[in-house]
Amino acid sequence: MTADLFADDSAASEPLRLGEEAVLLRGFALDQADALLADITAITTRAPFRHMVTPGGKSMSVATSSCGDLGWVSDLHGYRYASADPLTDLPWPATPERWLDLAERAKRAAGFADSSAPDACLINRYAPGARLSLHQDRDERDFGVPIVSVSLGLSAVFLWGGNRRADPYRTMVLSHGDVLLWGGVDRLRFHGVKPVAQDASCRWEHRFNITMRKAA
Ligand code: MD3
Ligand code: FE
Repeated sequence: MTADLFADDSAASEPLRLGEEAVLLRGFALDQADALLADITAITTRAPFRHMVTPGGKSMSVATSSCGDLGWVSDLHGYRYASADPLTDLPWPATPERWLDLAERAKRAAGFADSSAPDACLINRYAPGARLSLHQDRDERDFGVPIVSVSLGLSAVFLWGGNRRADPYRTMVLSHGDVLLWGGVDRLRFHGVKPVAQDASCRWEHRFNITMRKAA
């Protein structure tokens, strides 16, 4: 490896520890980004992006889809994981081998112990202006398996809070190719995404985020 590679902040770099069990791998998925985006296109041809309704009756600004044994769904009755897409009543598309392999390599690079493969992959699509308000992810059975998140396309300001909604939060930019993992004690932190800004210099019109989870 050359010194130049390390000098470039946008290239893959050392794991950045955000919490006891939360690690950011900048650029870890950069060399796979085009293939991952092609996978997203193939998956969402069969399980289209849609704006889920929250239990509060509001339509989410983020459009979502899923692949894997289970998909994350929301409606007026609440949030849950479901084995069929409520839009088509069909099983969710299979998780591409490339995604499972990426999750495995990211867990190893971040120093996590071996754990189960993900069975639920949520795909979020943010058009400029879309946001995700502060929330916790607590519908998964085993918090011991870290969640692996991959950011693609437009970058976004990510909010990283504490275990209570009112706790102060840090902000950081998540960019194309960044991979973020979190498990265990960091699993119940509140987090969110500020409204995504337009960027004429970016060849993508959206931000995509894949979160690979062990839900069952
Ligand atoms: C969870 N997605 O899908 S992922 C979600 O960028 C979600 O689309 C966001 O939150 C997105 O549920 C963020 C990354 C993330 C980072 C840190 C966390 C999720 C986290 C810390 C604790 C719990
Ligand atoms: Fe979340």
